Amino acid sequence: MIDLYSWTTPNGRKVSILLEELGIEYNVHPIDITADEQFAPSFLAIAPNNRIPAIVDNDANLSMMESGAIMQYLAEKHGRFLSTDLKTRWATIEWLNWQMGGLGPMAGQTHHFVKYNPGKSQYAEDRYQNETRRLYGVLDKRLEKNDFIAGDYSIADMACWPWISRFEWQGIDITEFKNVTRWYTAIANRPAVQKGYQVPKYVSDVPMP
Ligand SMILES: N[C@@H](CCC(=O)N[C@@H](CS)C(=O)NCC(=O)O)C(=O)O
Repeated sequence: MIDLYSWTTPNGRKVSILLEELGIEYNVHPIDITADEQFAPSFLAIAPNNRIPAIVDNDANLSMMESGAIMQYLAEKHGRFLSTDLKTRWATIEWLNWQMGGLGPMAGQTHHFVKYNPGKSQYAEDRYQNETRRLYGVLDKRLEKNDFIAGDYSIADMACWPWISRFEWQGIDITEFKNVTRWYTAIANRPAVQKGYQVPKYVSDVPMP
């Protein structure tokens, strides 16, 4: 059985969506990051960086932090959503890392400056919003000739999608990116995504373009 430590954020939802797609049973432990629960010593023991998400795999007696590693681990363990074909597998890992190193951090800073702290620094608002918009363009180009990011629906899509789901927070008109909009809507309509989005609790319906 997997224990998932999570909150209602894109990084947390990446893992709950994957767990729902895998259709496996898991226990959810809400870590309210607005109440500093991520700093509790008990959580620190499994997530030394004080960030959600984290998992404990009781069958394997291991704990893990970092959503990208968790997604790769679960996909590999269950033999789903990470192709065994060499090229597709590495394209999936490549785009998962693109999300981890680019889309996530840039969109996260856009939320910080554009949504939560407007007027504090025009430079930071422009810098992060423009970079996020550029990344939407990169994704749009990638999806021009493909339904999904790397081969079939995979952990690369599940990693990117929750970040795009905050297009309103980012002040980005998603409909300017036709391929992203098509891809986003198709994934949003998946029952496992609808369910995983509401873990550990309901905050809002899944945003639709
Ligand atoms: N690279 C980490 C980032 C995790 C992360 O930034 N989590 C945020 C929520 S999305 C968090 O726990 N924030 C708590 C804080 O800032 O103290 C991952 O992908 O797991």
